Amino acid sequence: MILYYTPQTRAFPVLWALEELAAQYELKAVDLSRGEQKTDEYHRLNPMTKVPTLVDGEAVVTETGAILLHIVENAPNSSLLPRRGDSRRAACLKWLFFVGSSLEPAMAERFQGWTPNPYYNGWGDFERVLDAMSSALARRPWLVGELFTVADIYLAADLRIARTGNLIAAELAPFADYLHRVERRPAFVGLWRSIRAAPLDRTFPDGVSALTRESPEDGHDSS
Ligand SMILES: N[C@@H](CCC(=O)N[C@@H](CS)C(=O)NCC(=O)O)C(=O)O
Repeated sequence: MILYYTPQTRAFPVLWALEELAAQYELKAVDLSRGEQKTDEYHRLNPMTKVPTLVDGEAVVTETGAILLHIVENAPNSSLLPRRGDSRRAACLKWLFFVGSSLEPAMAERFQGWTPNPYYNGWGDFERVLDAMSSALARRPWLVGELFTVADIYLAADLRIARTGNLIAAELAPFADYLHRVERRPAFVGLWRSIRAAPLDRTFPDGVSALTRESPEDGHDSS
């Protein structure tokens, strides 16, 4: 699998999921600041000219939620997506879609100061989204209960951005404890360590080669 990746973007939850799965993958860096997402080569893969994009054999998958679903569905014996027949699967899928269709627009509403229009907007408004997540996480460790799933990866990646951008206070319950649990996961810790240890700037984790270059660079992410 090849993940087209830019640090500090929506490519981060995909990278994190690949690490949780201990998957074999290659990263190709897309430098947004240099417009590498607009090249003909990249546009053919992702007509929205956005990261992330995943190439898995013949399949080209775009949209973060779809990529996450694709990789966990195809991973053998992964607990990140409850099996068919397990009632938690529906909840996991619900939350996976919720992040892209409700949480992200609600965050955009707050970041950009849009006037809330809760009846017409599919996400309601930021407060409603916060309440829904809060009730889900109030009495259980993960979105679907005791099982950490791919939906937690996607949600937590965005909640970390919401926390950094002061959309939610760092100590706000139940998110503070939730993010604390997330940030202790071995895959997350390992990924973060490699990100921290690496040089700054346009460099990426080991094995990453830029879209327009051939040779790997040592590197870093600060997503
Ligand atoms: N709905 C898309 C959004 C992807 C997205 O907005 N990516 C941003 C980075 S987080 C991007 O590539 N921006 C560059 C651009 O639009 O030129 C997804 O979830 O994959």
